[in-house]
Amino acid sequence: MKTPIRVAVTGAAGQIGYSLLFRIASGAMFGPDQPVILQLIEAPIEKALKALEGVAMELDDCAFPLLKGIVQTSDPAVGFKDANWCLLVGAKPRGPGMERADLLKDNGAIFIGQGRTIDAVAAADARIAVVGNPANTNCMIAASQAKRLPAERFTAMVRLDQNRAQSQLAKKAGVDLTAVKDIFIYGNHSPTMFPAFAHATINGAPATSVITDTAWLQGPFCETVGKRGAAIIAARGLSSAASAANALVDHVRSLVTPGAIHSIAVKSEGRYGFDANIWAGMPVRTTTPGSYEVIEGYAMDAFAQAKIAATNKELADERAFVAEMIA
Ligand code: NAX
Repeated sequence: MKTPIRVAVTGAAGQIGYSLLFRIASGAMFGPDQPVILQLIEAPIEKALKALEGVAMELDDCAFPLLKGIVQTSDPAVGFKDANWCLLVGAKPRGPGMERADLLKDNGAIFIGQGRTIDAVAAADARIAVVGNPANTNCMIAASQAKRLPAERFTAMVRLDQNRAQSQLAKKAGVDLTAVKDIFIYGNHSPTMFPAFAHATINGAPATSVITDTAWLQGPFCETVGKRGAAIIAARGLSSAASAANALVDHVRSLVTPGAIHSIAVKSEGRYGFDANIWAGMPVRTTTPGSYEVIEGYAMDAFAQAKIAATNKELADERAFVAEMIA
């Protein structure tokens, strides 16, 4: 039996948490032979902590053989202690009439605190994956506080967008989903993101040779992927949760699977024309479990360059809003 890994999850009693925790405990994220200890962190709010108790009871009631312990806490120093993976799902939602700058600042305060605490108490091999929005900038903020853990350990999730794009291309081409490969997301997890359809393949052929409707690829395809979150809220009355949890399972599973090729948001270091200090979605190849290299060299045409410039500007503006906080 392997030694259990410690998985800290913030926002554990939220919507995404309710779909996510059971998948982690069942082995979907780290594999069928990897025991886990769940370290569940909620905001210090009575209702949230009570709900967390209920979720923990349900986890007990599943009798998952791989689940070797559950910690419930509102203290990040307890929740992140010795964590090998820190899944930062909890965030402050945008309230009615709230300005984007205020949302960035309120979440900035949360992610500064969490970044510092993780750096102080998490395991030496800790990896951090951010889902709570604005995910890219929250990830950048958390990473800015780390002195011990290197910046590349901090990634933000764009996998939901990748999965959405893959599904839309398959539907349009009338092929099985698995026929679509190498569709990667560049930039922000927001409607400005760019799903780079020109590099995708369908049954091994360029997607653009199978779907020849360029106007659809440049217009409705990019818009549908970019605005899918809003479409789900309009239909369901609630934001995407099960698909987001599933995407986080995919994000981490791909990151622990050497050879996997997938999109994550990472510190750009100036790649693909992004500002150096922002976290932008781009394609990576997992090297050893938890580590990756960015796949460079995909050529960008004028359309792609304009899309990347727009999503880069949004990320640079977000960074500027919180620059004083992280200085
Ligand atoms: P919920 O509001 O259902 O749950 C969030 C939970 O986080 C709440 O239980 C809240 O008490 C908790 N929380 C708030 N501040 C906390 C803190 N400082 N420490 C610990 N817990 C804290 O939201 P849910 O639907 O679960 O979504 C969670 C986040 O994911 C949101 O920010 C949402 O915008 C974001 N999303 C990101 C996606 C992505 O692809 N990157 C897609 C899905 C989702 O919209």
